[in-house]
Amino acid sequence: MQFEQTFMNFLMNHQEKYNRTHHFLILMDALIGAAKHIQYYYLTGALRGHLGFADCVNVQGEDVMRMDVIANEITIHYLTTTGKVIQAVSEETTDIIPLNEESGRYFVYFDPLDGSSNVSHGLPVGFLFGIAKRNLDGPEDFHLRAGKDYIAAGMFVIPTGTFTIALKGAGTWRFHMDETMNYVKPARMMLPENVKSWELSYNAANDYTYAQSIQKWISENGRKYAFRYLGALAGDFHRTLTKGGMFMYPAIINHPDPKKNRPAGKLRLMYEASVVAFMCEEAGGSAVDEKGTPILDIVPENHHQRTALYVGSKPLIEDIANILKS
Ligand code: FDP
Repeated sequence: MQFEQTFMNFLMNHQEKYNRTHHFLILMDALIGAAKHIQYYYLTGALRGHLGFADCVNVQGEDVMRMDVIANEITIHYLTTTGKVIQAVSEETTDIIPLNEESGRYFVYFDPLDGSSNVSHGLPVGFLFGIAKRNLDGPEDFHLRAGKDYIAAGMFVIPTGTFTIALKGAGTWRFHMDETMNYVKPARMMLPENVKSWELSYNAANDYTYAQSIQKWISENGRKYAFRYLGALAGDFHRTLTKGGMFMYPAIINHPDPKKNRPAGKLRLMYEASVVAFMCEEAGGSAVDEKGTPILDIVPENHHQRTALYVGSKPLIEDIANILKS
């Protein structure tokens, strides 16, 4: 018989190797539990009527889906039971969620079900999370952490059954769900240097709304690479990490209907952009915003802040950053 190493075994070895505490294991066990629970609801969602709208809108005025509500409730439950989380930020909750502010150790920033246009089809969605730590050297000021201060960030692609996590200074790793619903078989992810496999991923229907410089870059470079777009960040970035290239969601600034412009970008900094940027940097890549600023350097001013995002293979991101800065 052949047995693969489980994520939990991998993580225990990692914690021992770096002389770390058990607290992080408890937190990760909760996140894994939440992801499996969400996966179950999603897989059976079409049969049970969970893939429709919840008849309400969120703080950003977007329609909320039943699965958003379910996934949020599941995740908050699991995080609460650990006792290890000081505060959480969720895409689906307007305010910062206070959990164990006295003796919690981690901040968790998450989007429990990202990629809403795929939900009614049961197609891949993501559960993205970033984790930062309490100030252990003095009083905690509860400030919102920049991506460079995360200690780990990861994503589950649901219901595909893949889990990718980056641990600070220790690389980006991918796991697959086995027949017992355990995530197993760690594989270190490094963005391929060979441009032959590189892909571009962005909403091509929006390209006429991007900055002129980005439109020019696309017309000069777009045809060098294969094009893929699923419409769910975790799924699209899953490919970018494997094949190399770039995922982008640029600022929308040239829409013929000015009300539809999104100069600040669409994606959320704390639980989308910083999460994939963190995984990408640990895999040898990089990420910038519309000013060419590294995503991981941006200190959030509010917890639902948006940003434009360019993430992927270093040479492409450097090229884009130079254009955006000039
Ligand atoms: P969605 O709005 O469908 O929930 O979080 C935002 C996000 O999904 C990302 O997952 C995805 O990459 C992007 O937006 C898709 O946006 P478009 O539908 O505008 O392409």
